[in-house]
Amino acid sequence: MCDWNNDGRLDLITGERNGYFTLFLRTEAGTLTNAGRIQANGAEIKTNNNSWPHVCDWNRDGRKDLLVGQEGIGQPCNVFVYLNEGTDSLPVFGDSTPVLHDGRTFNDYRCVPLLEDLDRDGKRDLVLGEWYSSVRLYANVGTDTNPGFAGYINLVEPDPDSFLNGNPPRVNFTDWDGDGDRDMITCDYYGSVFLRRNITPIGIAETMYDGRTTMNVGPTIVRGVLFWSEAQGEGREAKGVLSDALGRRVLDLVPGANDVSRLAPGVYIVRSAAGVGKIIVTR
Ligand SMILES: [Ca+2]
Ligand SMILES: [Ca+2]
Ligand SMILES: [Ca+2]
Ligand SMILES: [Ca+2]
Repeated sequence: MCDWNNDGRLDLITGERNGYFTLFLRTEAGTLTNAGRIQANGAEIKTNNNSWPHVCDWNRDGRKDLLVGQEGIGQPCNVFVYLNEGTDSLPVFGDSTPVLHDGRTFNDYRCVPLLEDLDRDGKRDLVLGEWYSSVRLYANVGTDTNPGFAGYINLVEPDPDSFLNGNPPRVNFTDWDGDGDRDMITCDYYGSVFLRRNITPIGIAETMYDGRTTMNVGPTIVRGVLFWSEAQGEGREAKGVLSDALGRRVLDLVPGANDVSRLAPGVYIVRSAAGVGKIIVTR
């Protein structure tokens, strides 16, 4: 769903089994009216089977674009983007452009793409619901206006036996439980809907043990060097660990100065005996 024509009312775009995308505009009365299939170069877009539309401003030029996933059999690629050559409220599309990873097109059997900054480094990442029910995260190694992708991690592991999560899962993120981090909601081929709560450290409430206030409740901005105080672990083992927003350990902290200049800018988690806190590393 998105406000396709910028009239303040949420519209619906369907990705269809036979490869078309149909636009349903919301009327003033709140109902949806069929506004026809979405076109490119003046003709209805017909992708391969099991098409999936994700409306986003891919290149951040202020005009919504159409990111597409499709079934990949016999296709040169199955994730591509139509850049908007019209206006934000009246999109016009020409040829599509393949989305690349490591310079290659995606050729998976089926996939559902979503553009979202999951690691909160200011650059939107590519999330792919995949055949075998897995959900992949391709962190953006390009820029936010010209996204680029290389490797991936599985947010949900493949399930080749039961395909329980769908093939592929249709992925959305929202803070379902209201704890400040984004949870994952997927729906599947068979009509089920799944909630996966976010259990990475970014979701841990930044409460302090014993009511201590030795770590900031809000994120601390760090540039180059992180000064970590042994006092934060007073009476306990003075040991700290820095993890990235996905929970991967990136640095063991020593009391005093810690060089974080080589870390990519973004949100990191500090854990120690005194509690858990967020920092933001900037250049
Ligand atoms: Ca609308
Ligand atoms: Ca755009
Ligand atoms: Ca990102
Ligand atoms: Ca949450």
